[in-house]
Amino acid sequence: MSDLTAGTAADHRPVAIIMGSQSDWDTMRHAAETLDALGVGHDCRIVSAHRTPERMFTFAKAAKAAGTKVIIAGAGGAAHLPGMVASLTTLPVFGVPVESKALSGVDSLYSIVQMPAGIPVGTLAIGKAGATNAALLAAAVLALTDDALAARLEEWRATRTAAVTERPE
Ligand code: RP5
Repeated sequence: MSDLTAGTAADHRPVAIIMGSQSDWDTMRHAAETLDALGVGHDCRIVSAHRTPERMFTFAKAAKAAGTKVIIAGAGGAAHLPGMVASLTTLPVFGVPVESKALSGVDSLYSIVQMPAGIPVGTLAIGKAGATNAALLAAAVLALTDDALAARLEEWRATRTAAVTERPE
């Protein structure tokens, strides 16, 4: 059994963070760090729609049985990965458009956001904000059936609210 189809690995790592390239990690690490802060287990992989299509297929088809609950998929440029993965699984897929050099990530955003009706990808903002919010959305989904996580999420939000000063310093 390959690492991609292992049945138990994701039991304590309900979120899979996948990305099209090593170069996406600078963006996608913000999703991982946010999940770390919330105590949500996750597994990070490089899965490219065009360079490793068979890896993508194997990952997406095995994800649900492996215990994955939410997939966060980041990609840049002609960013097929989130939509292709969403076509292969009914797990919720959140897409993060990675900022590209040529078009500043607008190409990534358009590639991910305009899914035809029937195969949804919840599309976030370009870059760090999108990666962070994808993690928060994943945590919110998991918190629906995890009261302890729901409390941590409330605390995370309250901490940020408390950090906002009344006046600029
Ligand atoms: C996409 O192409 C990746 O998601 C990445 O954002 C972009 C560039 O990849 P590299 O050329 O840096 O590997 O597949």
